Formats: sequence, C-alpha cells, structure tokens
Amino acid sequence: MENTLRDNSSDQISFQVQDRRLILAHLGFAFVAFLIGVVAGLVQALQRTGFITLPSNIGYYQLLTAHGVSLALIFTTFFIIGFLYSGLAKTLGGKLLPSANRVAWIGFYMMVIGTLLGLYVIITNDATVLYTFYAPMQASPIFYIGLALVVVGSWLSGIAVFMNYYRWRKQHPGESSPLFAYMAVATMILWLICTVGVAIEVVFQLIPWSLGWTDKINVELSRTLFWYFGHPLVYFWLLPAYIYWYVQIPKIIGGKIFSNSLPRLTFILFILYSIPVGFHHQLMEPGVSSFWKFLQVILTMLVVIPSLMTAFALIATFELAGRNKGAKGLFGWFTKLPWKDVRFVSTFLGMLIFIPAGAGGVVNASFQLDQVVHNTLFITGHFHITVAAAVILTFFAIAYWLVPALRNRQLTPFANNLGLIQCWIWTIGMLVMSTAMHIVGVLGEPRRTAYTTYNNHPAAEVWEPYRLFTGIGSIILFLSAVLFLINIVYLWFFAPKAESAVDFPIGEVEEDQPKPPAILEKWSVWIGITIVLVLVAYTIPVIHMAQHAPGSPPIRSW
Ligand code: HAS
Ligand code: HEM
Ligand code: CU
Repeated sequence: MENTLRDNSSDQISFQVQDRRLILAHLGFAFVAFLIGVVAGLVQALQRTGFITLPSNIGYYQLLTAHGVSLALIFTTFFIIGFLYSGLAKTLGGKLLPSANRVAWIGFYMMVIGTLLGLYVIITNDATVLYTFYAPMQASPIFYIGLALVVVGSWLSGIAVFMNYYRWRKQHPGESSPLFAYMAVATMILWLICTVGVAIEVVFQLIPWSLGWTDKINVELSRTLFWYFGHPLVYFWLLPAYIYWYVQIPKIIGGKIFSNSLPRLTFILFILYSIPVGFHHQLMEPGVSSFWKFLQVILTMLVVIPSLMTAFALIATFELAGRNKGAKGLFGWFTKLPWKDVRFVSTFLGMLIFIPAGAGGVVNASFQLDQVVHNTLFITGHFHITVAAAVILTFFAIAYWLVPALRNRQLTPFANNLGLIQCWIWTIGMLVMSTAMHIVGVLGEPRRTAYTTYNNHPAAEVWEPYRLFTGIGSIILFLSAVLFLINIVYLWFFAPKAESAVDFPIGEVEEDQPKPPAILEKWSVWIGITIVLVLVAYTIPVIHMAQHAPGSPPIRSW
C-alpha cells in the first residue's frame, strides 16, 4: 500500500512514487542552491563590513552575483515549483497526472542545465553582472542562454500545473476548485505573464548582443523589460508563502479557513496589480517621464491592498481558532496558538517581520522617500526582511513537514525542536543585520559596494558601527542556515520511518461560507484585464524608449 494514497479526505498522504521523485528532485536542488547562496552571503557580508579580506582570485561582485542568483532566482524557483506540485497532488485527487509529470521533468532538466551553465560562468568570473544582469555590463553568452533555459523550463512547470488543474475541472464540472490548486494556478499565471518581459530582454537583446551580432544595446529598454518581470518576481516568491498562510496554517493551529472567496480575490488582485508596476524600481532613472512613474506608483499602492487583506484574514483566523479553544479577552487567543510547533512558529515569525517589511515597501514606493533610500542599504534591508525573512521562514516551516512527508519519515520532536531553535536564530540574525542595513541606508551607505572607508571620510565613519551589526547578523544567519541544512539531511535520510501515512495539513473552510463566485475562476477575464493594464502602463513609455534611447556598447566592469 505504500505507494497509494490512503485517505485523501484526512490530513494524511502517501505520495505516489513518481510524484515523490519529482517533488524531491526540485527540493533537493533548491537546498543545494541555498547552501551555495548562504556561503557566498556570509563571505561577502564579512568582506563588505571589513571583517575579512578576500583572496585575490575571488571578487566581491562575483560572490554577490553568486549570492543573488542562487538564492533569489534558483533556490526560490525550484522550491516553489516543488511545493506547488505537492499541494496539487494532495488536493487534486491524490496524485499528479502522468502526462503532466513528463512535461514537469523536461522543465526540471532544462532549469537544471540552465542553472549549471549560469553557475559555471559565475565561477569562471565571466558573468559578474549581479542577479539583475543590468546592461551595459555584459556577461558571457552562456550566462544568458542559461537564464533562457531556466525561464523556458519554468514555463513547462507552469504548463504541468495547468494540466493537473484542467484534469480536475473536467472531472468536476461546475465545482469551484480546491483552494490550494486555485492559488497555485494563479501564481503560475502571474509567473507566465511576467516572465515574458525577461524572456524578450534575454532572447532579443542580451543574447544577440553578447554574441556580437549587435554591437549596441538599448539600456533603458532592457532595464524596463527586466523590472516588468522583476517586480512580479517578488510576488512569485510571496504567493506560495501566502498559500501556506491561508490554506495550511489554519489546520496547523486547529482552526478553519476564514473565507473561501477572500483568498481567491486576493490572488486575483495580485495578478492584476503586481505586473504594471515595474517603474517603482526605476523612479530615479532618467528616460521615463514622471507621469508614467506616477501612474505606476498609484498601481503599486493598490497592490498593497491584497497584503492588507491577508493580514486581516490571518488575524481573524487566529482569533477564531483561539476563541473556539476557549480563549477569553481581547488577546487571549494569542496564548492558544501552537508555540511549540515549528510548522507554525517559523511562519508566524515571518508574518511578524512582514509588517515592517511591508511598511518599508511603501516607503520605497513613495517617490520622494525613494530619492533618499534608492541604491542604499535600506533597500537591501527591505528585501532581506521580505524575501529572506517572511518568505524564507515560511519555506523553512514547509520544508520541515514536506521533506519527511515525501520521505515517509516522522517529523520527530528532536527535529521540531532543532527547527524551533533554527528559526528563532534566523529571525534574530535577520533583525540584527537588516535593522542595521535600514539605518545605515538612511545614513547614505550605498548597496552593492565592497568594503571601503572612502579615505576615512567622516560621512563613511558614521557607518562603521552599523557595519559591525551587519557582520554579526550575517554570522548568526549563517549559523542558522547550517542548522537548517543539518535538520533537512536528518529528515531526508535518518529520521525514523513513519508508521502510517504522513501529515499534509490542509485546512477546511468555515461551514457557513458560501460557494465562491464563479467569476473568480474565469481566468480569461482576469488575464484580459491584466493585459489591458499592462498596455496602459507601458505602451507609450516603451515606444519612447525604443525611439529615443541611444545604444550602449558592452562594458566589463570587473
Ligand atoms: Fe519590495 C525593492 C516596494 C513587497 C522584494 N523589493 C525590492 C527589492 C526586492 C524586493 C528583492 O516601490 C530590490 C530589488 C533590487 O535588487 O533592486 N515592495 C514594495 C511594496 C511592497 C513590497 C510596496 N518587496 C516586497 C516583497 C518582496 C520584495 C513581498 C519579496 C518577497 N520594493 C518596493 C520598491 C522597491 C522595492 C519601491 C524599489 C526601491 C528602490 O529604490 O530600488 C508591498 O507589496 C508590501 C505590502 C505588504 C504589507 C504587509 C502586510 C502584512 C502581513 C503580515 C500580517 C501579520 C500577521 C501576524 C497576520 C502591507 C500580510 C499578526 C500577529 C500579530 C500579533 C499582530
Ligand atoms: C544582498 C547578506 C540571505 C537575497 C546581500 C548583501 C548582504 C547579504 C550583506 C548586500 C551586498 C551589497 O549590496 O553589497 C546575506 C546573508 C544571508 C543572506 C549573510 C544569510 C546567510 C539571503 C537570502 C536571500 C538573499 C536567503 C533570498 C532568498 C539577496 C539578494 C541580494 C542580497 C537578492 C542583492 C544582490 C544584489 O544587490 O545584486 N545579502 N544574505 N539573501 N541578498 Fe542576501
Ligand atoms: Cu517592486
């Protein structure tokens, strides 16, 4: 019986062997990328804070490229895709569609080959262009070809998600799909629409230019295409965390999903508003007129709304769960939360950090304030408490039950407790490092800069104490990363086998909830509106860029 689903209606799951392999392959690759990324992160952080000097054959920007690429682009993408497959297997009938799995494997191998090509040229110092690969810095063509493979591979993963979903819809006409599957589809729609921008940039601009087929590149256009992708990218990281917060955390805390429609609406709003906002990364750039920046800033403020809705829904979920367990008073529910369960605690710490992180995002999006913080360490602080705290802490929580579930092992009390220690240490390390980054950013310390004292200039001396905290924070973080990986190795290979099928927490919706409106599942409507919004926000500025920007020859800045 081991390979079949035992009881799909309860929490338990035994994955099919073929699904298990597919998901584990994604997670395993993600963890290796995580290891590379945190090693580069530590060394690079210690260099830029003046703790160590790098050997002459390793460049600061080379490490920073390895750090950004392996964590922000590779670790996240592989982990997310694996996680989405697991939830589809669980909620869409117990197993993935075999034909979809074949597509998924092709996608996986394309992404692996693309990653290896990219890493190879980063290691040989031929692609020190950071994870945003801004032109006119020019990497080896191999880097861009690798990127293209990763993107196209991820499209195949998206298709595999859609295939599973459509099979279910066909078998259940008129029903609204399980919440997890709905959200996975929305996440992949967002991903497919936004990656078109980076694919155009890579295939039509960067590859021909790096091969020498064209001698100049339109820099402003390439940056615009990048950020058309780069902003929704951050929601591609966030939405899987939101899936876990909305669908799985209620089960773990012994509560119910607050509403069956609100999370769906939230994800629709993310599709609509997260894409036509890339200019908020380009507010300080010439070449885009202030009207279009202003329009996209307004849309950015709109995309804050679904996160505020999420905050509201989650607190309501916590409170209702607590009151059902007999909690009294305004905050009595707080004590009823499972404070010893790493699947919850790690996530909750992420949620808490996400409150100031979101506020920082609104600061960045406010034009005048962005003039103060753009390109300073404030931004680095912002994204370490969003993606590298709120999102990553949630991914830790997921990994702690998903890995043993896939390996048919137990999440033992030992692993749970080690996980608790680990996620607290990560939180402390991130608070130490990122708080220092935020403050020193406001004091003007630039991001993306190796250690320098600027000839002991007084302005730079002010930064010294914060550098100390950044360095200490990075050591604490690295320690936590090592504990995480040790725990994962234990859960993967050594934890005792589970006697029965393993927990895969999926919440149930409150009984009195109505069926979600059918319009929420009419994807063509939402994709259509998104395309209109994108055309409104981008057409004219892009035409201007195409007409007016002079091309630039390549630069090798390292
Ligand atoms: Fe950002 C730059 C604006 C969210 C990541 N962002 C970045 C970069 C990254 C990044 C990687 O407008 C740098 C890129 C680079 O290398 O240059 N960001 C925003 C805004 C939001 C936002 C408005 N960012 C994110 C998320 C990220 C992320 C999420 C990753 C996952 N960001 C910007 C801007 C820039 C930028 C500018 C460019 C700046 C520049 O000058 O370069 C919003 O989406 C934030 C909304 C979030 C909230 C918080 C809601 C709170 C929740 C938690 C609830 C808590 C609970 C616990 C339930 C409004 C949902 C309660 C319990 C209790 C007891 C109370
Ligand atoms: C940049 C440290 C984990 C994503 C940086 C920088 C430091 C740092 C000091 C700034 C370098 C500069 O601007 O000159 C660390 C440490 C970590 C860690 C010590 C934990 C051991 C993470 C994680 C993620 C992440 C988990 C994402 C999932 C990034 C990104 C950049 C960055 C995207 C920007 C790279 C660039 O500007 O090109 N990190 N980080 N980091 N980090 Fe981390
Ligand atoms: Cu953004």
